[in-house]
Amino acid sequence: MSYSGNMRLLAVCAPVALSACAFAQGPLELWYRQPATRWVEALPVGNAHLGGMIFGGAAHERIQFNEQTVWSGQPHDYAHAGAYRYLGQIRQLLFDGKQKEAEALAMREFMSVPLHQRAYQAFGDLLLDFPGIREDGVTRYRRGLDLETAIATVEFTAQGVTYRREIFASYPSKLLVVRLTASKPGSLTFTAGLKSAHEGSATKVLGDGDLTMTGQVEGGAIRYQARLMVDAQGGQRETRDGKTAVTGADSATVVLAGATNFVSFRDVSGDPARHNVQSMMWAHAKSYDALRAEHIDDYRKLLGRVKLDLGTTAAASRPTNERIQAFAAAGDPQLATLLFQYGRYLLISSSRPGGQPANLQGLWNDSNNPPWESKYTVNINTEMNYWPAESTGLGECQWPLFEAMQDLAQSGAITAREQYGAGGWVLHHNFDLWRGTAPINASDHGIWPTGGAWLATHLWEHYMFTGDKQFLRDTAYGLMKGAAQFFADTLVGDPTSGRLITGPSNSPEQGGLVMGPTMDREIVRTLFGEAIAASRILGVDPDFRDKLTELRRRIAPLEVGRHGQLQEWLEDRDDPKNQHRHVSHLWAVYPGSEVTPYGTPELFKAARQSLIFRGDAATGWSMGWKLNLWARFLDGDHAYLILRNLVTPAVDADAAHPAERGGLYPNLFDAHPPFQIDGNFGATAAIAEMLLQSDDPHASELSLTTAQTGETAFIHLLPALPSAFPNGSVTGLRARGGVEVGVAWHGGKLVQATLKSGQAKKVTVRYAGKETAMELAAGQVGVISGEGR
Ligand code: FUC
Repeated sequence: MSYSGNMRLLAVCAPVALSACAFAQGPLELWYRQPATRWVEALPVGNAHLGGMIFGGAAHERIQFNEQTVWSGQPHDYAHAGAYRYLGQIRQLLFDGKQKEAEALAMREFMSVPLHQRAYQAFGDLLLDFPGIREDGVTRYRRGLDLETAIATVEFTAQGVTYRREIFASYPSKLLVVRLTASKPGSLTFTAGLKSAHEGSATKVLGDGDLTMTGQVEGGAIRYQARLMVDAQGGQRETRDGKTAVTGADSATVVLAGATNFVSFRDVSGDPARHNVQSMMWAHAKSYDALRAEHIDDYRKLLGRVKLDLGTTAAASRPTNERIQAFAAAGDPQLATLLFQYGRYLLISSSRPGGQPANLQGLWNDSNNPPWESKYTVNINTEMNYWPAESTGLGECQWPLFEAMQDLAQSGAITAREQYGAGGWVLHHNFDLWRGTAPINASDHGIWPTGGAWLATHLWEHYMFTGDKQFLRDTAYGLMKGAAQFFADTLVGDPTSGRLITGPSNSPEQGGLVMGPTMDREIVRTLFGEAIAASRILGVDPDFRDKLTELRRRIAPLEVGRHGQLQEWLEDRDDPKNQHRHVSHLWAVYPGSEVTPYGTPELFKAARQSLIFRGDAATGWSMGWKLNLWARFLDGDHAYLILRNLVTPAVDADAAHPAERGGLYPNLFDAHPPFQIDGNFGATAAIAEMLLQSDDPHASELSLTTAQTGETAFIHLLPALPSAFPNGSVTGLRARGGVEVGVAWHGGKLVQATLKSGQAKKVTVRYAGKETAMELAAGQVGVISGEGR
């Protein structure tokens, strides 16, 4: 047992619950006094397959819905055949300082075919019309989304009857379910129908209360079917003119299924009708209560892993839109808690095993021409979607990303071969449902070869958080190795320094086409380090490991520039006035960890200076990144300042409000603007990062740290606690090394922490500048107490 002034290792004992703290995370609910009039006021539900946006109109309910594989386009390989012939020339032009010529040549000979990727699409609307209800006669209206159950509700009184709707999307059944009840028997009268977001859809009545909507995305290969079934208790039901009419029922259940012919990025031979039959059989076999219970049970297993209490406020009883308005001036720690859990809710609802990864809008989208095609942008956005996954106990939500990487490794191998003459696989700054990996849009920012390498670091992180060697061997290592192989084949010597660099590339998405941007070197050095560690753990590929070790040592190092900044490029040409939203060169601070406070203090200081130059104002996701960075700079109050900027009412871009300003829409969706979900996930990850960090703060650029073997754990308690959250507690946060952590604090000081390890571990705990070490056997709990009361 060891002791330091402000932290004491109390005991290592058999499992205990963190009983010291009474949780007051408060009602985890978003709620409103009126129906949504805009899409960003509607409330999202999702089962990582179907998504619904609930508007909640009393007389006219609209549930706009999506299915994850309704995309434009068809199976297609985007690689530019033979482009490798121009690679040397493009590099030489860049080495000769002829950037514009290099960009022009690359634009002609090196880009994706076609130049742009395809778009995620809307699917349709589920419309419920209540002819007997007059909006102007409605009282006691309330619309909410309960994050404890993932059930949305709409409740109101009209003509003396209280009506209630419950809506959820369940992962076990793949269905979206609406339950309608009324306080007076026989008073439910409505019609239910489907409206397609695509031309040429056909609606067909299959039977009483059962209809389908079938069609094909215009000009593309995706065929879809939505199926709607209405079951009413009491009253009458008939289906005609493409709608089901229910008259005088006591209650009713409306069930929506949806599917497409998508099987894989190369195969669209599926039968959507067959999928829907299976879903409907599931619904037939169960009562509403059973469907509901099964949904809650499934959802709670994930959400319930982390409980957070950042303190309570009276403001918590107000409608969510009013709380957003008031946050900056008054503070409302419970809204920060709600935002934290909302990010987890959105991840559970949009990304579960068997589905597609969460795209730029998760899976919620009402447009066939959405911003940036609502695809997968990997020079920050897709990765940010998964930042909270491991630390907040939702590791399995990364599976769709890992599965997408299996596809990307195939299409990316073609791009690597055709465009670089290289082995392994490469992904540039975007992919779509068809797993395009070639550089898109324009050569000045589309040619950025490090997307796959960044994604591959997520595999290693999953291993770090779980210690799952089988995963490392069977799923992760091959993908990591292929990503590393590409760079082993394509790194080139910088003629000035002789050091190894990537290129052609760019520092996303500014400065144009260059050789060797800092971010690339950080990512490749990290990927190589992780592939080396993985091969050692698995006892495979000693020659490849030696090769990577040698190459890694020769990669150009990070440099401090003349403004005291971390250089964003090889040359010292950063502009301290540049407030571009991308903070790419700070990757090594977060999400990477080769720039650390004690391992590389000079680089750490320079990186911090770079972030100060970039400023605090930003688009949604950029604020999400800055939040995490300020937490890694161990400055909770600066992180909180960014959080305060993020929790302001979103304003859509127009002449008066240029696009570089985020905020939150009334439904807590984060604004780029417009809506882009990464900012939500960035905020959730950052709140966890304020309370617990588990990267090794002694790591440096070239260290393959002890933490990287997975045998030890580094736990930094309350590393960036904002003074706005003086009292609180959290349980269930996850640390690298597979340790589950609970922390309670009071007056800004640690009261108690519990650490539970799944496997035997050496654990170093840091708090308020002091470190203590302990050994935990599998299943044991370490209890640490501090000075807080
Ligand atoms: C990158 C960003 C934009 C936006 C888009 C989806 O291009 O620079 O801000 O987030 O992705």
